[in-house]
Amino acid sequence: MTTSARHSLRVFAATLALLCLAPTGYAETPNVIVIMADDLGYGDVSCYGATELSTPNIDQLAAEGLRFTSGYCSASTCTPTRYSMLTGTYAFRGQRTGIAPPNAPAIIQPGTETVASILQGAGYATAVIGKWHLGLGGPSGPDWNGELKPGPLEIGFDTCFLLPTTNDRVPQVYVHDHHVPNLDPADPLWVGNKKPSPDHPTGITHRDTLKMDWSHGHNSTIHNGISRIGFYTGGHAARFRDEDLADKWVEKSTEFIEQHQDEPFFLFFSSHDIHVPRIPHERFQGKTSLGFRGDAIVELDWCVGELMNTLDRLKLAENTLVVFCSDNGPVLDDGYKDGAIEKNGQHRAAGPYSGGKYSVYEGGTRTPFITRWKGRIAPGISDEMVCTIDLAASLAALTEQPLPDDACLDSFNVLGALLGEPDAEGRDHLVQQDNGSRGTFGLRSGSWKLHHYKRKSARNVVVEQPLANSKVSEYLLFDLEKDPAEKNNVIKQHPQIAASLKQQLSKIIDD
Ligand code: NG6
Ligand code: CA
Repeated sequence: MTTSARHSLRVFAATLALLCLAPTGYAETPNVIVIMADDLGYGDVSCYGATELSTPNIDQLAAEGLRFTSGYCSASTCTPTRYSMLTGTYAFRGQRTGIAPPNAPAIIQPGTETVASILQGAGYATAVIGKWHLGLGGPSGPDWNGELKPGPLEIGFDTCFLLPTTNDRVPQVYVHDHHVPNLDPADPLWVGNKKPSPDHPTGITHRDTLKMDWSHGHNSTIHNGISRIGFYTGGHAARFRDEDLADKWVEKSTEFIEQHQDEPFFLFFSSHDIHVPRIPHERFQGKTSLGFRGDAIVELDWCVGELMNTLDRLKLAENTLVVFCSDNGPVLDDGYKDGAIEKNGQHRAAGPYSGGKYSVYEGGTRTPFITRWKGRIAPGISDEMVCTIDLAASLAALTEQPLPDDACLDSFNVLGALLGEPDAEGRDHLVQQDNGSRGTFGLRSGSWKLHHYKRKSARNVVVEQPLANSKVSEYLLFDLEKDPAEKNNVIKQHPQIAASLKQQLSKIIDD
């Protein structure tokens, strides 16, 4: 069958499904690729308004699909967003779901329903490639030289190729399924949070040897001229270069897509760009005026282009739903002196929003969010509210997989909105959390936004100027329609709205 005949057939089938309206027993099983960027802000790509750099591949994705203006992740740090994206449950309901340390055990327990297990149940081949940061191993943590279990394979992924935590944390080795590849038994890998010997070189003792200096934290073991959070020794043959991460994710993803081109597949492409340390490949260094932070965005854009080229080459674009999103909003200095502040110029990483990473201001969680399914999603812009936490219920609906009552507790089926179907609505409210604190929350309900600060949560990182997320009072209220930048606290003017939102928030949190 020619591509255009296949296309017509698919459009016909899709139209038929729409006409009949769900539930029809007509499950659709397109391939699904979720591309999650790391620390990418609303204003960091050109299709969302960036003018100081250009992201042609992400822009093309948006031009061929739906670009959401109210697309969110559920937390303003990595681990809780990833936890809730996969499980469909708010991270504050789970234990130890804040930013995971290097030796964190698996946070999502085996047997938990996830996006991956749902799609696996629907007959998909499933893979996660890239940053994990959701812990590995049993209660005592990862057995780096042995079997790294449980992990992604115990919650619905057939295979994984991972950066175990985040690259400012040790160790700089990959994890393939249950093992660290290329590990030499004569040089075992040790990972810990205490200096292993008095003469172990660190970012403090050997600061003048570093190729990128640290600004706060990140001053323990040195690898590739960069000091990290945590200590490690050994595993030299298994270590990677920071510069090669993006190429590796693309290489492994291309292999996975090629291998599974004839069956439905789910790929969670979990980029490390643009998290610190921002060390893009040499060919991207210096490509923007924004320093390595901008160059890493260009590298991310290249990855998106490579994935889309692979879909085109294998004629899969019309049978693949692509979701592009971020795990939290932007940060400029997150621990290394990479020039992000000095070279920022006119760039507004969070676009028109305040705050960023670590913050419950909109900039913390309102991030780029694009869906593309050629021939199925009509290109356009959507103002519907959708969140990464909704992928679980929405993809379950798409593939007609049942969801147990105790699974995916906070995931809404917003499939119609994700596909841009006429009159389809997104969610009407969303809880935004900062990290794992159970203290600081945002609640967007319609165009109102309530902030709740339980304890002082100001931080010493530069997110955006001015620094957001410091404690001003216990509750704040903003009218996003009039005041998208959350500058004017109107809680005194609208006591009844505030009271009803406070009640709504505590009901969701205490549920
Ligand atoms: C913070 C780190 C920050 C970053 C973050 C996790 C310090 C001072 N700060 O604790 O650099 O690693 O954790 O980022 O160590 S995330 O995107 O993976 O959530
Ligand atoms: Ca992140």
